[in-house]
Amino acid sequence: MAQGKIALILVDIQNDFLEKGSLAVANSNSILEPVIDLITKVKCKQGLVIATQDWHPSNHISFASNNSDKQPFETKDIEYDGNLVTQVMWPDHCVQGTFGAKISDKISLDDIDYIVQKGTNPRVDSYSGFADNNYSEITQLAKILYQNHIDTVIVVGLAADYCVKETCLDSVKFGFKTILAMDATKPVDSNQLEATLSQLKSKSVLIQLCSEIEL
Ligand code: VGL
Ligand code: ZN
Repeated sequence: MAQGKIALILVDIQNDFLEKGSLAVANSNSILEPVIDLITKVKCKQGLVIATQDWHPSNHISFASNNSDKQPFETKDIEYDGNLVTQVMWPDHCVQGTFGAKISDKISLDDIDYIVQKGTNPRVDSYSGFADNNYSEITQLAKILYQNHIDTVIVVGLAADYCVKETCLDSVKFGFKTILAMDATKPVDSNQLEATLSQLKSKSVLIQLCSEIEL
């Protein structure tokens, strides 16, 4: 094997981010086939498959509907834990227990070793699978990866310019060799993709096509 133990992280591959969802990412259904192929390959090599799941209460601060002064996709400065953060006002999405919050049924739940839910605190958003946007709390993700002796993390999913990006950046911070499979992700804002990819490269995230990833 070219490297040590691998984990594949499926970021927020949920109905609301897929085509026809409430926060649909353009062309997002096109990632499903490469993602499913990667899952098969990673499982063949005894790698770990972990899914993150955006899992908001209906009163979540990131929803424009909960901020009467704002329209979807505007931004608002929000205070949490003594920090001011600029929050995008999103359409309601991934509300706990709804169809939109479900992981796509194109992905077999039997292939997923762990699901890490995030965005459950109504007062703060959580893009990364590792922590909320203020690092006030961290999730179980780093612990799962350390306990399973993972050294390389492959990231796929939605959306490239938000949760995928922040999950990649935290993966590097937590010490993992980190690969973004660029043909298995799509951005909310296609104008942001190049800037996102160069920022990730500058932080040592490897950007590869699924076919280039050595397993
Ligand atoms: C995401 C916006 C709001 C994502 C989650 O998964 O990238 N984007 N919540
Ligand atoms: Zn969200």
